Amino acid sequence: QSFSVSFNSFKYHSYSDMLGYLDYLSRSYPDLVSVKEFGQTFLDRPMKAIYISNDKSKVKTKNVALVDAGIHAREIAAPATALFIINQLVENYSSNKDLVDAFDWVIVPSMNPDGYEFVRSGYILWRRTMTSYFPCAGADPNRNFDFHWSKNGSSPIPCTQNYQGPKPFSEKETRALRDLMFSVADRAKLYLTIHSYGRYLLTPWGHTSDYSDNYEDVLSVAMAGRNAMYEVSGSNYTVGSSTNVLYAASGSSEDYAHGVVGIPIALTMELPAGGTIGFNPPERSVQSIVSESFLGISAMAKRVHEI
Ligand code: ING
Ligand code: ZN
Repeated sequence: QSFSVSFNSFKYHSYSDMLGYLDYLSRSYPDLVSVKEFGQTFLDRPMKAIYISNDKSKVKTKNVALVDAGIHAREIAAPATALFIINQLVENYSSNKDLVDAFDWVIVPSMNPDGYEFVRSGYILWRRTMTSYFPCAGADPNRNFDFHWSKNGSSPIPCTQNYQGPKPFSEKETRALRDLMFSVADRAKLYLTIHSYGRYLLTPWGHTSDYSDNYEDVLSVAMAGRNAMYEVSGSNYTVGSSTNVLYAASGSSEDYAHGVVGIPIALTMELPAGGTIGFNPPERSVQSIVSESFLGISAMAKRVHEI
């Protein structure tokens, strides 16, 4: 697989094409990009993160922005958005240098490639991992993190969409993300996890209706993103804590990132709906979704940099 200077960011890609793009970027921009395998999935697919940094110094001091997407298989606009962020930071570097000056970026375009490929094969409603549990495969990775695990809004019953798994971190994918979070914990200032759908910017907590210690800060970041998107496209995102504006959910990556890893600003972004089931915007909508989302994410990163 070869990629030319501009990857087509406005379509859906297979997981192997995504990895091909990451490798293409690391070969073409060795001073800016490196790619690391940080785990494997249940079906032994490599899990990869791209590191984007213009910091040449030996001792790294910049804040880290950690972004992931596609922890839920059917939310296919999320990996497309992460790939567009990567595309813009690397291949449109001159326009986005301020974002790379502000942060070292660590981006995981697909957190659940086993499920993503299952969705691409036609099971368009698949949400969970593909771990071989009986009688139904998979657990909800966003209920599987070890922070107030199995409390609110998660299910102990296999076969339910929000099955929490047999124990915290039962899933290889969530363990890999946990380890990736801890590997940048000392410098990470922003954790953003991209989902769909509903146009929400969600702050901690998911496990309780209480607000997090730094709610004002994280709210100001979400509002900066919301306002940026509203100004360019009139897109109306709802902002607030996960439990209060959407629903309760224990064991999410957002709660874990803030509550256990200690990343100050942790946010869940729910992209716009599209397509027949909300999760599958047609390919012709991808450009507008990823472009708008990148503006919101840029605005949020800039706001985090000010805090
Ligand atoms: N939404 C998230 C979910 O895992 C969420 C919403 C995230 C709730 C974090 C609480 C905490 O259900 C989707 N679309 O998956
Ligand atoms: Zn989701």
